[in-house]
Amino acid sequence: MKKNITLSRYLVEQQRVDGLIPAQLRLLIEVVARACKRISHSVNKGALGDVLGTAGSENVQGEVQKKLDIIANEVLIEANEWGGHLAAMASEEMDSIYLVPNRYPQGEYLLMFDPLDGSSNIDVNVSIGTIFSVLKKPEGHPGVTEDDFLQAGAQQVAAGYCVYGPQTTLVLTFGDGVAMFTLDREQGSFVLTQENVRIPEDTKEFAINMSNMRHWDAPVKRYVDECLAGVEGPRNKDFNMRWIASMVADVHRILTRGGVFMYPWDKREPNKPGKLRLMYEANPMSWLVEQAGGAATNGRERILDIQPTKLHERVSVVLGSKNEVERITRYHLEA
Ligand code: P6P
Repeated sequence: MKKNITLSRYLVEQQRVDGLIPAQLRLLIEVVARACKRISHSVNKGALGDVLGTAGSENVQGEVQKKLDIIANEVLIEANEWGGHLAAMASEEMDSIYLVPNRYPQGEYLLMFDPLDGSSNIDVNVSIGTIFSVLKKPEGHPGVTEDDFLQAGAQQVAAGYCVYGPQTTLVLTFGDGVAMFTLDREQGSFVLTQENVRIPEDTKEFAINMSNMRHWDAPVKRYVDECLAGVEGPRNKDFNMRWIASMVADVHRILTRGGVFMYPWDKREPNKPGKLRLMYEANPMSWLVEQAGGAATNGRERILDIQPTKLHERVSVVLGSKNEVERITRYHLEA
């Protein structure tokens, strides 16, 4: 790999190659990356920075907000609102969309994000991350409404995440493969460390919260039972299990070495399709996984084909190594 290709150089060179990254989108991604650097800095302070613990409030999901959830949200809003590349933003931490203030120029893009995914891991020093998804604002009408965000994941023009772990790594796609950039704190830049990321089509590693087993639907139970049966069971091979309770960290492992991640519908909240959010968790992660040769369904249909009906819509998620996702989806369709 060429040495020391910074994110800025990669975006400029990629723009020349395939035109997938118009200037305003390049600016958007550079601003989001700079915001992720600032979030990483706050995260890394930990107890030294008075950023741990709860903020004493709840978000629209009814989840207790951590101080860093709110800090990360504010960093992303402040970094993006003045640049002229966005029409509006939406966040897991905000009930409704955030319109770019009139004092700033309006752009053609819509940015959605989970500012800090995996918050339950913040206080115990386990990897967390920022997930983001970019859509184009539909043309033909002035202003922006929540309906403008309700586009299927297949309409995304960019998607990515930044994982704050032993390294701070930004992972991106514009629809022409997946690239990874590691933050070089000495030069203060994200540096290209992997291109054309590929997920192995087979795996021996599954990720699910096993404590929910008694609540699962039959197809998920069937799949996990077969994994647990190992070499003596119908799969004729032993499996390993991981669950970090931080989607960004679990997905990063899968992009790096393969695996399958499941957060399926379960009987605890039968009227909800799942726990994870479609617009700013499942859609960006599903596009990244597909762009790396993996697959992503809600158990029955491709996640990127789902037509959202509300901003904070939830969805059941099965994603990762193509052959395992196809098997799990087949079990659902056979049930
Ligand atoms: P559980 C984090 O809160 C999150 O949204 C995902 O990042 C993660 O995969 C999941 O929830 C963990 O959920 O029920 O295992 O704590």
